Amino acid sequence: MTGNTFYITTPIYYVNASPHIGHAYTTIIADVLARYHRLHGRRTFFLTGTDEHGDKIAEAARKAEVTPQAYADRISAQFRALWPELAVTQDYFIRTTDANHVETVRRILQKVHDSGDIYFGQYEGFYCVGCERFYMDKELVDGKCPQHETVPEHRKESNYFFRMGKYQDWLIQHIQDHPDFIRPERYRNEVLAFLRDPLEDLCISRPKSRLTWGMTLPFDDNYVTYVWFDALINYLTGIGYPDGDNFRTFWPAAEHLIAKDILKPHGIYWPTMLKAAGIEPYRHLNVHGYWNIEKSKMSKSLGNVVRPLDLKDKYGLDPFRYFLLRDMVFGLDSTFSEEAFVQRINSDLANDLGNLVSRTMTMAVKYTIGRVPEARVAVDEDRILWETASRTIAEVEAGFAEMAPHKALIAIWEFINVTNKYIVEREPWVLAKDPANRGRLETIVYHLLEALRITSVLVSPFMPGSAAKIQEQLGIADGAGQDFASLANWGGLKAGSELKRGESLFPRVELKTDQARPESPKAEVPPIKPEITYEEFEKIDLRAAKVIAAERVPKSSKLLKLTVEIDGERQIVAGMGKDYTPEEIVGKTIVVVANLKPAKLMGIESRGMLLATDTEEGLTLLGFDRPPKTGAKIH
Ligand code: ME8
Repeated sequence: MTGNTFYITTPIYYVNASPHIGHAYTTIIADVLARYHRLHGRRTFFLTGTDEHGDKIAEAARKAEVTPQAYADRISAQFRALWPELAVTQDYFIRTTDANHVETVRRILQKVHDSGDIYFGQYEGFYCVGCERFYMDKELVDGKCPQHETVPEHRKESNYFFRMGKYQDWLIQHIQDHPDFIRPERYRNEVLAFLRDPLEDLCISRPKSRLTWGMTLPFDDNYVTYVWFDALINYLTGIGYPDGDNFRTFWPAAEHLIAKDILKPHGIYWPTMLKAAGIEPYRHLNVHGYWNIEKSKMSKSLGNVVRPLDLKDKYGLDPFRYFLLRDMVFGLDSTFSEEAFVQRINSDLANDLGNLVSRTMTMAVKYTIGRVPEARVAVDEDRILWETASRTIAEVEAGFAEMAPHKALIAIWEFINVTNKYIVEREPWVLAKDPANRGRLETIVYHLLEALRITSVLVSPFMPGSAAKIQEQLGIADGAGQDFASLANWGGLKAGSELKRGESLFPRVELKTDQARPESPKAEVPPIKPEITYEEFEKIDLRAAKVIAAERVPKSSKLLKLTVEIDGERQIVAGMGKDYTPEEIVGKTIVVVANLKPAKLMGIESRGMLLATDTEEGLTLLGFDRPPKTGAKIH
């Protein structure tokens, strides 16, 4: 943040795999930050998107037997569709295949080439396709890439290089002059440690003979650039570099958010690239740790990928957002455990916050005439609430300023606990027995309602849905008293507004272990069912069906309502919504069990069932090598 502007970016995610909890974590933090700064009335820009060029994507597309562009379209759409489901409010979703991005990258390449910082040379070394970069011998662990634990390929080729080494001293100086340029400190130290050795120049191209899925260099048609020179520049394209008003406004306030896996490209390549292009460095690089699953890395090949929508569907969106931000100390690794998640829901959300809201609202409605009362008889004992509130607000501000959102949450929960204790100590139910205490009783109720208002504002970046529900109960859903400015003084809640008791915010939950755990590593082939006769099989009428329309079922992330053509049109509700977007599924010819008894799913009739199977990336629909006639019998 600088002054009154804030610019936050997430990494742009590779489209070689579907989104998982790691992507959700980074993007939700970015969203929490964006919402927090908007609440302060600051001009805010939040950028996320997808990284679509390179070997990895080309390889994944080949495996899926589609073009790289079709593959990129498909996975990019999954990311784009996920964010609104997680209440993520980005201002712009960038794709590296977007025409304006291609133009920006080529412009910067040309500029750096013209100034003599890109040259043609030979390179020989070990290349990790997973990281899309060459490794120095000493960086390898037992000859393997430390990130992917795979043996890198030996590659030798002529390529273009960026004179990164030239900017080594400048970068060291910049990091020393700006102690929080890279934070937390452990990552700053890691970058400075890299920089103790001579910085090699950076290979930025690939010959087209080996790879075509990249962006052609503006100064040599036989080469493409991709990966870092392509991807990092998204942070400029997204705000309209070089001339947009957004670029001038937001670039000086740029905050990048990444995990430690891509520290080197962001901490070393990117600032030196910016320097060479004559652009000021970003303001901060904020680096978080890794979510691991039962102490091992989460990866498609280990089959232990945790999918965000599964957790949202089981436990609700706000608890999911809260848990991610509360359970990970920003900067350190964390082990995801569903047990810990459930425990947090029950203790922090159901017990602490949920109870505070329901007790307060019950008393408020019972002891007043259903409106916010006045605080006429405030006494010294009430000070604890104002004092804790103002200390909490300062701690929340500090937590955000130092990029430690978990600290902000810890501070808010202290306030919640102090408020709960205030209820126990003030015993409003005892005062209520004697009408002479009315003034004092109303004052206590007012204090509790005001504490709730403050809590609702403070938690709103983390749990926007729950904050809105609290504010609705307080009768302030129309705007006043919902921003940070309204927290400046105790007493922002206006007497007289109508109170509305709502439903319990966070019901207690139990661990739902069925499909709750991460998929078991390398699932075994399920046992084959008992034999059936041919006549029995014949009873199942399988047909080729064409999907002619598809839409999401409201309030369900999983269900799609399809119109398919078999012997006429019919409606089928299918649980494919996490694996396919409606756009992707329309036009496909698929296999349907056509004589399955109709059933209702979320109140919508479904006549038939699609056939699909599991893959590492989720469900895949059965299809055909050659297109059959619509309605054809499958035998
Ligand atoms: O690296 N824990 O894309 P990517 C926490 N395209 N965060 C995780 C995580 C985990 N286990 N796994 C992934 C790329 N992430 C490049 C970036 S930017 C110009 C180009 C998050 O799809 C985290 O933010 O591999 C990490 O940095 C990012 O996803 C890597 O995403």
